[in-house]
Amino acid sequence: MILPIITYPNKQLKVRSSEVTHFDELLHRFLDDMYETMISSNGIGLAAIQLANPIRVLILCIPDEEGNQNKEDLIEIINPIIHNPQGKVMYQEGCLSVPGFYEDVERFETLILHYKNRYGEPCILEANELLSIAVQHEIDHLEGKLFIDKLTYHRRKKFEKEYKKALKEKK
Ligand code: Y12
Ligand code: CO
Repeated sequence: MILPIITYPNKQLKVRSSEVTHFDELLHRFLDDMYETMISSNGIGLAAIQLANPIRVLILCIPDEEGNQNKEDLIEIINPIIHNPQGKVMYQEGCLSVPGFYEDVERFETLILHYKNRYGEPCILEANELLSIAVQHEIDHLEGKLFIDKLTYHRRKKFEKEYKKALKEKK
């Protein structure tokens, strides 16, 4: 089932998500809905809070060299913890909850991620390149943070003006 994605400035996006304790059928169904919703919106990453569910769950499906998103590359990440973040990179990010806006954001280049899969089994992932950037973007959602919160004062002001204008034109 495709679920509605909440968008900025919805205050729910500021909520800190809670740890998952039950790895049950309800969670599995929600993960399936997250995937369907993300793919139908052309996203490569999605956090549960973007569907108004404040649990520490995110999914990622990084496109291959041809730009195709394959279901085998789907990663379901629950209760993640970042270890050993290293290096710095800039990347132009976008977010399904901030439609139509893209900005350069600084992130760690590589990291090790400890997390649980849908069955509650512990997993470890070494992430670099776009995977590392997308992991950090999605984990920020679990803390109630958006990539626009990382912009400088002037860039943020510019964003607010442009975004408000775009919202008005949409009405
Ligand atoms: C860098 C950091 C994090 C990510 C993962 C999360 N972001 C997305 O998946 C964004 C997707 C996105 C898709 C959009 O829709 C289309 O392109 C058709 C989009 O378009 C509009 O808002 C109009 C914006 C964002 C990725 C990269
Ligand atoms: Co996002």
